[in-house]
Amino acid sequence: MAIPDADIYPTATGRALETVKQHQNSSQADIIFYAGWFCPFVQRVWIALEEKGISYEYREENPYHKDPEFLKISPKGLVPAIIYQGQPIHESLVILEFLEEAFPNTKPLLPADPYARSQIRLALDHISKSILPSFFKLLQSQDPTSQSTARESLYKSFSQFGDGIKGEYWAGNEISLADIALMPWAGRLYILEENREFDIERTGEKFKGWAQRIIKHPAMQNTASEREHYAQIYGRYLRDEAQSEAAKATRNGGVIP
Ligand code: GSH
Repeated sequence: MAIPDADIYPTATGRALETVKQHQNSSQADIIFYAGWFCPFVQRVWIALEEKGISYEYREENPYHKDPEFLKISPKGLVPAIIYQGQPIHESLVILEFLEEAFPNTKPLLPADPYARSQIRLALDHISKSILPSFFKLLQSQDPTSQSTARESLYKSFSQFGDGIKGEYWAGNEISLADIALMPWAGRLYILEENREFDIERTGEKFKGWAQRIIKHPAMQNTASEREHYAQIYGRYLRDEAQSEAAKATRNGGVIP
């Protein structure tokens, strides 16, 4: 039986819908992109595809239905996934790195210098292990004490990310995977501000400036749907009713898949 989360609005809306329309029925596209308009992990890959100018066909997939055909492409049934030259790849960070390697003649999202690359990969690790668990914890926590604990650890991990910012973007003057991996959550901070007493002033000047700049980035805006539709989805997280794998892991103290 489908879980309540399966009852999501079926398509992207707003600016994201305009972008979807430009990438439908693209039979010559290099990438088939299995996406969910609502998903921040999807939005990472979507921003990278847009920034790199890679040709892709957008296919909306509701990952809560666990369609058997989709499970052949993404074994856990999670979006995003892609197909490249007939071969499926899943996991947003793996896909981001793959796009860098498979499309070397497009705009680079990793610097050439190995040390600079290592620093970006450390930022990605920090996002996965520190920022996202605190973000989901704050979103789902119901009692004031655990909300306060999650909020403080989120401030701390944002401020640590901020310490590494070297310019307009995380690594300097050029956008990189360090920015792209966190942009979707920067675009969802308003949910915490409106519902969880999250105060951007507590994240430090560098993070605050970055977050305020990055949400205006064209690729961010062009992949964002209308807020009213996110409200339906995030309402379930805020009431701790969401049954996504990430929500269940957060509730049970496990690792976000
Ligand atoms: N680690 C995965 C990635 O980075 O790609 C996480 C992807 C993920 O959790 N996607 C969610 C999903 O497909 C949507 S935002 N959920 C379906 C489910 O939990 O059953």
